[in-house]
Amino acid sequence: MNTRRRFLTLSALGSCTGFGTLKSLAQTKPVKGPVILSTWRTGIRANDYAFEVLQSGGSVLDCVEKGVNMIENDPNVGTVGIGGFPDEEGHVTLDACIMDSRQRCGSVAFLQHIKNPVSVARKVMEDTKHVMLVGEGALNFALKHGFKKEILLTEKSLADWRKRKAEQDGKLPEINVENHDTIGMVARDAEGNLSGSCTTSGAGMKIHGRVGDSPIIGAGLYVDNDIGAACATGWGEAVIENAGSAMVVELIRHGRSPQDACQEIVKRIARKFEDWESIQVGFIAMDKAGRAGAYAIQKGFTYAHHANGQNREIKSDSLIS
Ligand code: SD4
Repeated sequence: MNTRRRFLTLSALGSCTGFGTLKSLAQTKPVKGPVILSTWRTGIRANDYAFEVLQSGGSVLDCVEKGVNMIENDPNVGTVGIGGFPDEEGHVTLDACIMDSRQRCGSVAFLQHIKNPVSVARKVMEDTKHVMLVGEGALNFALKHGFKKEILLTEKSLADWRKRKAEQDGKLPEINVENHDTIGMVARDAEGNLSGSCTTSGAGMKIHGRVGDSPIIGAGLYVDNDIGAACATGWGEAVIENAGSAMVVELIRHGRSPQDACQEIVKRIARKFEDWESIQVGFIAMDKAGRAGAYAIQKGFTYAHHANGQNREIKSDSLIS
């Protein structure tokens, strides 16, 4: 990064005010009906489906589960569920979590062979006394509960992996603008109840066994039905180190708008993560009134916003523009 740009971005880290907020009417005003927010462009399809689930009488928890299931089931989306990008040894290992309006949560990490980890996470939440299952234990639990064992590696993900493996040549995995599109969703029903979900194959070429932020309650996702909900995408290590999503919700509790809260936590992460210019981290958030916000380190982060009958892809503001 050139010196001037570095100076400008570093000086912006100190304060949260005056930094290019995307002002959309639908986002800054309270919304009466349901509101659904999801990360990245794939969120548009997920939101449409999630909205249908709500309209056909599903709960807000069904909405955030089924909405992201749809993306997990698409083999052409290379970073979640079937077709998800493998780790450095060529295994597809998935992380996911879900949280509802009663402060209940469920999570699975390092789960292989099951294309809908978020649904396994929901089973953990609803059918056990635990919050999180990992690896073989999570797989066995899923099989016992009727999930089907599948090959998640597709011809395309295998070919992409071979290419990356040849290029990587001992370098660490990167999460930059291309290497992610985890889907995270937060939603509020017409009664004002909140839920959220997050699902991913994680950082491409990660070390076998690595778990990111997406299944960690408070990092990749957090919901407090009295206050709001937030979820994260990007370089999970930086999000975990700062308890990202919980912090966004905490700022909303203390009176900040979802937009300001996302912005402040992205800036905090940037202040504390040495190599912040080389990573992407983005948050989406909503408050109990249905106001929404998002912010990212790098430009290029978009999210899907469904409210007042409209489902739109919105470009997030970013620290580095
Ligand atoms: C991870 N946060 O495993 C995930 C990856 C991601 O957009 O969000 N990519 O670190």
